[in-house]
Amino acid sequence: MTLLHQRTGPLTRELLLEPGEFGLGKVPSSTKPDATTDMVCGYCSTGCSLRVHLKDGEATNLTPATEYPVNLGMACPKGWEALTVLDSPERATTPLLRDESGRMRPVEWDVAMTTFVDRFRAIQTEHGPHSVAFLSTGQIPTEEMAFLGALAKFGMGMLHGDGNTRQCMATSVVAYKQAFGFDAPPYTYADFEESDVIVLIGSNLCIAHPIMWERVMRNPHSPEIIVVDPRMTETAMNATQHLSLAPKSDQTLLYGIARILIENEWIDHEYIAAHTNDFDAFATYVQQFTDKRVTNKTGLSADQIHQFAKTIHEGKRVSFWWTMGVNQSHQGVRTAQAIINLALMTGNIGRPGTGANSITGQCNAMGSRLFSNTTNLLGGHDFTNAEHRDKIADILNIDARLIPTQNSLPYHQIIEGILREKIKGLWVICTNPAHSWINQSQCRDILDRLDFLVVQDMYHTTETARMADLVLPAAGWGEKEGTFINSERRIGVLKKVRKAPGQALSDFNIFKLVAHSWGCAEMFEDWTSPEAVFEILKRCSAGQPCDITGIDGYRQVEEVGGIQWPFAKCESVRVRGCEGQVASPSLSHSHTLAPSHPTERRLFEDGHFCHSDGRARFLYEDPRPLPERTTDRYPFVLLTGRGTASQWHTETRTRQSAILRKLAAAMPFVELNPQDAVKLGIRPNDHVTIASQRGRIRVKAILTQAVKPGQVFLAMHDELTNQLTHSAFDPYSHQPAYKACAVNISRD
Ligand SMILES: Nc1nc2c(c(=O)[nH]1)N[C@H]1C(S)=C(S)[C@@H](COP(=O)(O)OP(=O)(O)OC[C@H]3O[C@@H](n4cnc5c(=O)[nH]c(N)nc54)[C@H](O)[C@@H]3O)O[C@H]1N2
Ligand SMILES: Nc1nc2c(c(=O)[nH]1)N[C@H]1C(S)=C(S)[C@@H](COP(=O)(O)OP(=O)(O)OC[C@H]3O[C@@H](n4cnc5c(=O)[nH]c(N)nc54)[C@H](O)[C@@H]3O)O[C@H]1N2
Ligand code: SF4
Ligand SMILES: [Mo]
Repeated sequence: MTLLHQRTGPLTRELLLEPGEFGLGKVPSSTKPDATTDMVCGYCSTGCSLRVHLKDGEATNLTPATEYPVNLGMACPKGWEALTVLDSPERATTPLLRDESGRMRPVEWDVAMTTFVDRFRAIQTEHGPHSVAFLSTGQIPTEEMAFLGALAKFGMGMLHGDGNTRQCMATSVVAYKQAFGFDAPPYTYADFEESDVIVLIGSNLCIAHPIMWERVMRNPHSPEIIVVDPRMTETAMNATQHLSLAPKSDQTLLYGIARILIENEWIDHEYIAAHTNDFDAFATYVQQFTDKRVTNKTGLSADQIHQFAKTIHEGKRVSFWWTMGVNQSHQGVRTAQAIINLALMTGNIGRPGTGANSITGQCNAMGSRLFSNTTNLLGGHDFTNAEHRDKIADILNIDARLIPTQNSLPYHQIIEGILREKIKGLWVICTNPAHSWINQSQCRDILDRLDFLVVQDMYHTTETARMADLVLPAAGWGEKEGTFINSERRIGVLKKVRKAPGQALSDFNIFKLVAHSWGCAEMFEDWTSPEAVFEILKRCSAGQPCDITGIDGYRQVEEVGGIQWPFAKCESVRVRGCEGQVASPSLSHSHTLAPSHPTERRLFEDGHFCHSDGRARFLYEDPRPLPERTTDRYPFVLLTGRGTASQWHTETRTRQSAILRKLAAAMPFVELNPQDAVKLGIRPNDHVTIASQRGRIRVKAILTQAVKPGQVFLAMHDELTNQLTHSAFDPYSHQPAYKACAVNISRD
């Protein structure tokens, strides 16, 4: 192994990396050879636990863990195939550097690091420190996210860094912060089993969160299941009421429902008076959402709307759940808050089987929301707050002046910043924007303008890696350690059960290498291992609603089947197996443990929210017009989303498994209503062209009643889809509105 660049001192790989990084996986401490070890899945936010079977400390097979409170012995096809996708010729096994002729050439890590540092530093010298930015993810362990965020912002002087969670969760984050005072999804999965009315809005659990759907199926109360989705999804097919509303008319619908509940006195006056603000103004505001207005806008009948309201009223435990049909909208924040308003006004929050519950997407979306140092300072703190900066600087033992006093630009403004030549260098970690970002051709054109693009990924074949100047080969799930935080705020442990291929390193060790090469390793002296970082993050969380100071290391997280935040130290409550570790007195009001579910906890049980007055807020505003309306030329609304339970996002991982490939269609297809097909002369399986103002793509036509006339649906997994989508964003969360733009369709 050659020495790294002299500036970094005589550092060898052996000095920087864990022993065995290139050798066999380190045997998890709690396991024996030829034993099993449990770890959380690395795909979706459900956070199932998978039991990995080991031979000589290395994974040979896996089965779903049976005792874990999340999945109770179940897993979806992606989970079952999680190990298979690690072996692939597409894995990045050495750093790759683009040479003068434009070809990617394998290079040693020290060359990669020297180039990384020289190129980014040169850009910063010429264009200022903020001319280099990063885009990260909700799919690496919390400890790695925190390392990246701290390294980039405190060590390398960057101001701008955002994540793919902007594409996904930003709307919920802003909606919760404004309404509750903190980004706090209040539920626990037991709520799926304890509700008598389950309302799913823009959420296709059967495909996107199949094991959460299994939890719904275990509900013994024969619940009413109301699905609000323009499409007849697999979930809608299993609903007791399907409200197939016009795309993006949810806000109007929900205000109309609020009006009906108020008119009928179907609201909880006591709860509203004790725990909320601004209800009266809201009640006055929603009077204008008459049946006529709501039916016109949504295309639903008055009967459907009144039935929906009546079902909410009759339910004793009503839970409201939402996902991307709400978040990915030009008015996502206010729509999410319209859901929160219904839960607050009916007192359906803080009790078993209730809640205004945003379901997260990626395995560690919640970790990214709290600890990635992108949209907020480590531990849910605020970059613009001097006290917060001092607190974090003190914990990290750094000069507080190194912490930016401003927030980063959101993702789309980072992309615009490249176009405006303000941002010249970009480091992309564990995300694939050249496929997944909205209006893809424009995005690729913009990425192409960068002076230096670094992509850090498991595979060298991703659409973004193919555009990179430098590819850094990363270890993936199963090849490294850390923790993820799932949708119900449960922290779960990830372990190293396989060696990474070739010279690939864990993201953690890549960040360590970068810190040394950049010359800021001293700042991260205590960041020796993921578990050491977990201890630092615990301290950052102290006193916050996400306080986890009571967790006694990874071992305890494992022993008790994951631990939900908050979990601070206090005297009043005990968790089975965690004696002495309990919620802090200042927070215990909202975090009491339900005796029947010692491992399941929900927030706001005493109606105390995180705003300084302890009250939740009713927030509302006029619905906005669709950013791109249909016209004679583009008469269809294009909906996009998840296709099958076996496909994951841009398919870099899932396409590596022959089994998962078989479970999905071989060719991308569009779902089209048969009535429209007749009008257009399109027969089943015909090849068709779909065009928007941004692009044209060719796919196969599948005729199905699942989509209404005038609407078509494309799964997001094929790279073609985002060639059509329109760059429109929620004004508060800056989340892209992936789910509605205007297209036309014709037979080839
Ligand atoms: N198999 C699989 N599972 C996944 C993922 C995956 O890629 N594959 N990704 C994970 C991630 S990161 C996420 S964020 C989640 C996403 O999980 P979901 O949000 O459940 O999935 P989507 O299919 O994107 O969108 C849900 C539904 O929103 C509907 N919709 C579109 N427009 C509207 C509207 O205006 N109003 C309403 N009410 N509904 C609308 C769509 O028809 C779609 O059925 O899934 C996670 N789980
Ligand atoms: N049209 C349309 N577009 C959408 C959506 C939609 O509904 N419709 N949904 C949006 C949503 S919700 C999301 S979350 C995004 C997802 O969009 P992306 O984040 O771009 O999708 P992924 O395929 O998950 O990309 C993750 C990348 O990280 C790599 N990777 C996996 N594990 C590791 C690791 O441990 N380390 C490193 N360094 N790399 C790793 C994978 O190989 C992959 O290339 O897509 C968004 N795009
Ligand atoms: S439901 Fe999600 S967490 Fe569970 S096995 Fe499937 S992908 Fe993994
Ligand atoms: Mo997502």
